[in-house]
Amino acid sequence: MTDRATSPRTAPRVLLVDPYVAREDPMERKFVELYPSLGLLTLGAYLRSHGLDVAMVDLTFARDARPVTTDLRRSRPEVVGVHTKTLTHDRAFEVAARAKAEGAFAVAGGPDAATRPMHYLDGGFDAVVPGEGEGALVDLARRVSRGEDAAGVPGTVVRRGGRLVRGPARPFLRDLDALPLPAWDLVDMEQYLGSWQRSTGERRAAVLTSRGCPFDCSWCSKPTFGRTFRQQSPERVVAELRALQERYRVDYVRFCDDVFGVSRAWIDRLLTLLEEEGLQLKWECLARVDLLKPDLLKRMRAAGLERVYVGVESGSQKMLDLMNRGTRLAQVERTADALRREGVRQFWFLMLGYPGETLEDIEATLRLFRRFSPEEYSVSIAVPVPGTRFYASVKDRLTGRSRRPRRNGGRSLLYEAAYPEVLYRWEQARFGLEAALGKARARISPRVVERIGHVADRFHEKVATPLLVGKRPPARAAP
Ligand code: B12
Ligand code: SF4
Repeated sequence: MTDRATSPRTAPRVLLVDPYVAREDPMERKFVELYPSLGLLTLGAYLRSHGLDVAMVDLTFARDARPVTTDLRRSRPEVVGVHTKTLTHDRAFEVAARAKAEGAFAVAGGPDAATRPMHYLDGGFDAVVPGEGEGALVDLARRVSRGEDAAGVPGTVVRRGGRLVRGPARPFLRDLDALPLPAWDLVDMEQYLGSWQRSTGERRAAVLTSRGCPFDCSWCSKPTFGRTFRQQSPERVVAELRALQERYRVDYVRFCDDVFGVSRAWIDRLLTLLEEEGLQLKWECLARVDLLKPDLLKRMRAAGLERVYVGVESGSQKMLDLMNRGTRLAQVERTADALRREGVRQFWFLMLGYPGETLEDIEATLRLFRRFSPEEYSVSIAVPVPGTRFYASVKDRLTGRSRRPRRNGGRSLLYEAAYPEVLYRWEQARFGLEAALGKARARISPRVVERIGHVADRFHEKVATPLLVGKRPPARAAP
């Protein structure tokens, strides 16, 4: 919780809320890395730059949502803006109820509300901003604070008499450089940085250099920015890095873009600037194997790159094509080799259970994994997210659990796939064993490791597969 900006009391008063409570998240210890919401920090900065009075309640380190009511009573905002993810759905609704109880106007934005606005309006929110939030929230807050009807604001959705009333479409911001720096002072940065420092020795912060993604993977949900893509200039990015370093002594940055370095000219310029400015930052990013050419990786490493997240997804070209990934296995191999050579940690995302996948495809993925033995990985069971082509192709085969996908964290099967869920769980365990064997190679005799691997493979083939596969026919492939 932070103090309000010192804008005049006549300005519309907005309270932004991040309802994510880390201690409630079963995945938090294992996978989730804590950074304040860049969406909300950017919204906050933008609202301020337009003269609005902004505060924020960030529940990340809180026990529950009570701090929202405390702040509501203290600062009496006219509008409460809540960031939504499927994971924080229940808390978001609780925040809306607390806001309404104090007479505030509740508005939801972010990926979950964007996917199902009517659900959020039914659940107590007065309005939803399903896309880019900056302009829409400024206009909405001004209207609400003047006591005018909120219906019809471009880029917003409200409910009138059981009907969804959409305002006109709002064009995306054209120039991301024009956005002010994120309003880091709205959250307790020291709490985030201190917790990173204790666990890694580094003061880590998140930075976003672009919005959207021009690629079109069949299972990917892009509720806010769709298939659009805009990026800041490398000069603007460096200004933000410098500010983080000067104000917060940040020494490690996570670039949070959907895909980092989509344009080769852009990343070449950024790397040149990083060299010239001598910022001495370590950093990590998420990138695609088709973009990470070996010569580029060499430059990235020299400029401080420590870790790369790569969506490898499958070791079967057939599956990559079905997923519309637009990547080739040869590119995966080339990139994994180059990352190893350069000494960059690699984190692989792998997916099991996508329509069309056979046991042979899973075996191919495991072979690829065994061959390159990435330092980190996550292997999830494909989650059909509403709004994706994958979802459309399986929507008549969803299971009851699909209503709460995040609770299952990519470990449960949410549609009737080719094989029973237990088979996929077993395959996940095989990746776990493989990773452990990969690490053991450095410590115990390679022959012992090979032997254990061989016994596990035989068990899989002779005992587990016949037992777990069942008799269900393979499902059809997604379009
Ligand atoms: C970077 C990122 C992360 C970073 C977070 C960095 C940070 N704190 O900002 C890390 C790696 C930590 C992370 C973690 C998780 N993430 Co994440 N993440 C992303 C990613 C790639 C970018 C988010 C981002 O910063 N976008 C840029 C900002 C500017 O956009 P924005 O946040 O959407 O905000 C804009 C609008 O949505 C809107 N808006 C947002 N909030 C509000 C509120 C109001 C009131 C209004 C009016 C408007 C508004 O205005 C903003 C500015 O225009 C997105 C994919 C994506 N492209 O959205 C996934 C995504 C948001 N993450 C997702 C998930 C599932 C998670 C995890 C749950 C995964 C996990 N391992 O458990 C955790 C949850 C952690 C948490 N604290 O909530 C999903 C959410 C899906 C859903 N329906 O809920 C997404 C959409 C990815 C996907 N396609 O599946 N994530
Ligand atoms: S998975 Fe990544 S590359 Fe594919 S469409 Fe989504 S954000 Fe883009």
